[in-house]
Amino acid sequence: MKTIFSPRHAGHAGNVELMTGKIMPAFEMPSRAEFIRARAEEVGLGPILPPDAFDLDTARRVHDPAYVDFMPTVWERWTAAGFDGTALPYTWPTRGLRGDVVPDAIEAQLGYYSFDAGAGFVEGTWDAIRSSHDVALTAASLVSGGERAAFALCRPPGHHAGRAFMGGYCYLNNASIAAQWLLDHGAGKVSILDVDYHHGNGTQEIFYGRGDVQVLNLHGDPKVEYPYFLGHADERGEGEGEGFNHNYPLPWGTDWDGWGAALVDACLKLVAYGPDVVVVSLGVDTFERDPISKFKLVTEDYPKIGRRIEALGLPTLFVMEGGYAVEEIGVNAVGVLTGFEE
Ligand code: SP5
Ligand code: ZN
Repeated sequence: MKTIFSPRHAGHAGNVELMTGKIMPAFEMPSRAEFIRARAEEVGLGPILPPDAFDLDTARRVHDPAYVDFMPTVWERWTAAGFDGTALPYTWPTRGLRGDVVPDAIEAQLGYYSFDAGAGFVEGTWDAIRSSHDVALTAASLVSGGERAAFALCRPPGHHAGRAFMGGYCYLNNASIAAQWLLDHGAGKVSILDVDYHHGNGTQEIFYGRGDVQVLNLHGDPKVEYPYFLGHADERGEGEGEGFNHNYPLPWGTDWDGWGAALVDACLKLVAYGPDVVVVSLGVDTFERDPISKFKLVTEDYPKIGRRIEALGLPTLFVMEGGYAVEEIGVNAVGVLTGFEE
């Protein structure tokens, strides 16, 4: 299958994040994408192509347009305000505060448009976000043009970004924008299968009230795992979307036995829904040696994921999300894709 990749991801570098009491270098770093690209080349997955340029109209259909327009302004306003280092929020409009008044100050707007301090901006961040968006839509256009599958090697990732918030290394929700684009270009229904270790809270929020996108999520139980505040099994969708959201919260230590069984169940739900296209939010932070995660998948398990998805027999768009065991990320992510192609 074709891989879409942009070197412009690399401008999003040297970032830091706030995690349990420490500002530390972000686990989400440029070498991740480079290891995946190198592995795709090494195994001969297929051509590696640059993205085309897309406008942000589709992004404005799944995100709040004001949020989309905010992001390109962040770095310039942060530096103009006299701040240096990574642009990060530190105040959020939680319960009991005004969430309906947008503040003027850049550091306050960062909090208004985020749910954590895990999605900082450096100088090249917006350009990388934009390129990641273009990567997703270029790969989506290959699939809607008749390719059986395509791989959007997105960086930064997207599944934690909601209608009007960033967080967890995510800014624009690449998989959701791609799903919307597929709907706008001939698909009647799309399923998003999110296999990243963390719950795709942004994707869930975006489509929660819609019946044209089914969202299936396998992830660490939010009672003990990031993003903590969404991803429970009783979240089933609402209104038109009632019954089209499915969460599989799994305990720490889950290995292929438990994870693969959840995948089989999710695939049954997917087949019952009958989508025209599948979008896979492909995170490989389920790996046993991932530095921030607690599942126990091994390298040999990743091709099994690809084989199971291939058996659905549907056009499939893979969109890269998380995975922080940098040395192994290429073998594991590309392992899913070669499993699909076997
Ligand atoms: C796209 C994606 O995978 N985003 C993940 C963001 C996770 N951010 C916070 C993770 C907190 C991990 N806590 C354990 C720290 C071990 N040192
Ligand atoms: Zn993740």
